[in-house]
Amino acid sequence: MAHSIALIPGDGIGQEVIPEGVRVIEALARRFGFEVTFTEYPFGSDYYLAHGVMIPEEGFAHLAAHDAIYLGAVGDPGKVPDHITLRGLLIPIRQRFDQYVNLRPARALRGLPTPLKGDPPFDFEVIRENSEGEYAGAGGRVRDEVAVQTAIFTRKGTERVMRYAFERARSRKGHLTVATKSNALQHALVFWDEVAMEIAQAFPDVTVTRMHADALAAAMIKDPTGFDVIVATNLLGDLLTDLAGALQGSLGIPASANLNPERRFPSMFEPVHGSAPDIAGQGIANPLATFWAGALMLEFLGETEAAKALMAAVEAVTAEGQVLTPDLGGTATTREVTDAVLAKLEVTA
Ligand code: GGG
Repeated sequence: MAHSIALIPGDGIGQEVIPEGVRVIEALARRFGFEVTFTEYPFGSDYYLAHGVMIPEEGFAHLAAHDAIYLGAVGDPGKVPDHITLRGLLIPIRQRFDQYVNLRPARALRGLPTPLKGDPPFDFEVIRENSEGEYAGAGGRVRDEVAVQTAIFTRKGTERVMRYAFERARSRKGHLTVATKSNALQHALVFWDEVAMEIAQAFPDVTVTRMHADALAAAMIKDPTGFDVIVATNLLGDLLTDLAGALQGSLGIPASANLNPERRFPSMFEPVHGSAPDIAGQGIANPLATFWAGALMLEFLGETEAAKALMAAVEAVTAEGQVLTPDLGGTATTREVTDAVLAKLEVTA
C-alpha cells in the first residue's frame, strides 16, 4: 500500500518531534514493505504572522488530498494569542474534515513510574466528542462586559459519537463510562445522557455507567484500572485526557487520533501535548507521544503490524528506562530516544 501523509509540524516542539516521527515511520515502511510519502505544510503561528491566517482557504483542499495528517503542536503565546492559534488551525481542521471522534488511549507503559501508589496497570481509552459541544464556537462578546459561549449538542453529533464509543467498548472489555455533568447542565447534558441510554439499547452486551466528570476525575486517580472506555464531551474529554496523560507519567506520552470514521476526509494524528514554549529549541522534547500518534495513524491506514511493532519498540525503551527525556527523569535528547526506538525496531534510518 502507498500512503500520502500531510505534515503540519506547527509551533514550538512540534517542529522537533514531527521529524522524529517521520524517521520512525520511514524505517517501518522499509521493514514492513509499504510506501509512504510526506508533504510538509508551514501552517502555524509564523505563517499567521506572515499571512494573517493560520491556514489559507486552499490549504484545506491541499490537506484533503492526503490519506492522513500528522500534526505536531500549535500555540506560540509570545507571538499569537492561544485562542487564535487553536481556533485558526486545529479546530477548523477537526470540524471541516468532520473528525468527530477524538480517540485518546491511556495506558501505563511498561517501566514508567506513574504518580500513583503501586503504579497500577491501567489501560483505558477516552472517546472525546470532537466536532461540537463546548468547542462549537457559538457565542460572542457584547461591548466589553458580556461574553456568551454556548455549547451545542445535536442529536446527529451525539448519537454518532455514542455509537462509536459503544462499538469501541464492545471490541474491548465491554464497559462504557459516560462522562457527564447533567446534575448542573440540565439541558445539554441531560440530553447527552438520554442519547447515551438510547444508543445503549443496541448494545446489550456493553455495560454502562454514568459518572459526573468531577467524580470521574477523582475515580481516575483513586483507581484507573476500573475504566475500559470513557465517552466525554469535547471540553470534558480534553480535561480528562490531560489528567490521564499525567497518570501515564508525563504529557510527553499520550497520543490523540482525530477520526473521520467514514473516511470521507483525512483523519489527523497528533501528540496530546502542546507546543511547550518553555523547552522548545533545546532538543529535549519527548517524542514518544508523537510515535504513539504515528502508531495510531498506521493502524488507521491498515498497517497493523507496523503499528504493533512501533508500540512494542516504544515499550521496550520505556521498560529499560535507560534512554528517557527529562520529563520522565532522564537526560536523553529527542534524537537519542528516536535512535533507541529505531534500535529496538532493529532497523537503521
Ligand atoms: N498537539 C496538538 C496541540 O498543540 N494541542 C494543544 C491544545 O491546546 N489542544 C487542545 C485540544 O486538543 O482541544
